[in-house]
Amino acid sequence: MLVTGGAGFIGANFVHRALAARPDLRLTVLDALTYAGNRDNLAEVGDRITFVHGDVRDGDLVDGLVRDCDTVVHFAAESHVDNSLQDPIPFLRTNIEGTFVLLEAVRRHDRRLHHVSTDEVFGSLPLHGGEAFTEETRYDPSSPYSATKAASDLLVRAWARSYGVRATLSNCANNYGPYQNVEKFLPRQITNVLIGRRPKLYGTGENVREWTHVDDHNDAVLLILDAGRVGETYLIGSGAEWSNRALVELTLTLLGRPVDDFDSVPDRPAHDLRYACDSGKIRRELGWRPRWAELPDGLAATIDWYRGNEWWWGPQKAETEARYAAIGR
Ligand code: NAD
Ligand code: TDX
Repeated sequence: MLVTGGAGFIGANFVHRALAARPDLRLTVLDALTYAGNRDNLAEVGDRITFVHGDVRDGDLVDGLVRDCDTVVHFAAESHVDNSLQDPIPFLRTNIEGTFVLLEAVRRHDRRLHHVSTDEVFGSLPLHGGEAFTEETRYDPSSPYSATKAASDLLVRAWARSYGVRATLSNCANNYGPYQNVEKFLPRQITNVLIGRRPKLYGTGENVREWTHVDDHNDAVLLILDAGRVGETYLIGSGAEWSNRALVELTLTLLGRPVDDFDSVPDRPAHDLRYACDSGKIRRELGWRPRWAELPDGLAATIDWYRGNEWWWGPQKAETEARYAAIGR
């Protein structure tokens, strides 16, 4: 198996999970080790994997790696909305061009591909009314990040239809868990409290996200690899919808701080109001169920992980907060 982006948050957790579930698996990670990739994320699996430091846009490198595997799982991406608003170019290059390069190699060597994507491609839902995205929802991305992920999904679908590439896609809701970069919402707030800063809430904080534990996401990807129908898309979401404000309050409570001990900061431009996935298809067809259905349990475990692993996140923290300070957030 070839895993692109396997030194990032979800990819590294996937590598851990896949090796635990499949003791005989031979696995190669291709990762460019951008600011978001970290070899330490794979320290535990050591010599059980082959690690290749390289770019998914490197056609010759990717051709050889794809030739030598049966299955490709594609996580590599630029993944942070706020960064995409500051500088979209790496997002176009990695998310669109990188996916194109990989698709061409998969087509040449007739390999099985799973493409990992996001519910952000569907744009924003109304705050109230209980509507949810489905596999049929029209794409309507709001940010440079989500537009480039949408483009990558469309390339995968077109390569499946035009060339018979054996691909599946998944669009997952917001993930949380160990090894998530401190630029993202939950790790940012947890580590802020741990170093004595106040959490930073964008705008009113009424925006809603559906929080899915990274292990539940990766279990869904493993199920799709085993039993998913080629050419199909699967939406993944735990059902745990929380407003950002309620989640900051819960984080503060779990860390023993007063619920109002946070700062409101200027809102993100084009800030999507609400995401929610109808994950009925993967539940019915593949029997997927989230194990971390209760967000407070998963959040408490995640807080414990950050509390115990300052060696991991400490070195990222000052630079990340400096980037936020530069944009007033
Ligand atoms: P991440 O930013 O933590 O990790 C991305 C990884 O890709 C890093 O290791 C980075 O070094 C690597 N990478 C970046 N550019 C590369 C390139 N050109 N060549 C090779 N490697 C490169 O991201 P994540 O949160 O783990 O997200 C992984 C995937 O899951 C992405 O495709 C993302 O769109 C998708 N996704 C994320 C979430 C979420 O909540 N984080 C939810 C749904 C889907
Ligand atoms: O400091 C913050 N304060 C705040 O209120 C940050 C960093 C974020 N927010 C808000 C913005 C969002 O409404 O919290 C919510 C979550 O923010 P992010 O962690 O940046 O996630 P989001 O923009 O929802 O995108 C995430 O989920 C879908 C991932 O980063 C994407 O990679 C994934 O595709």
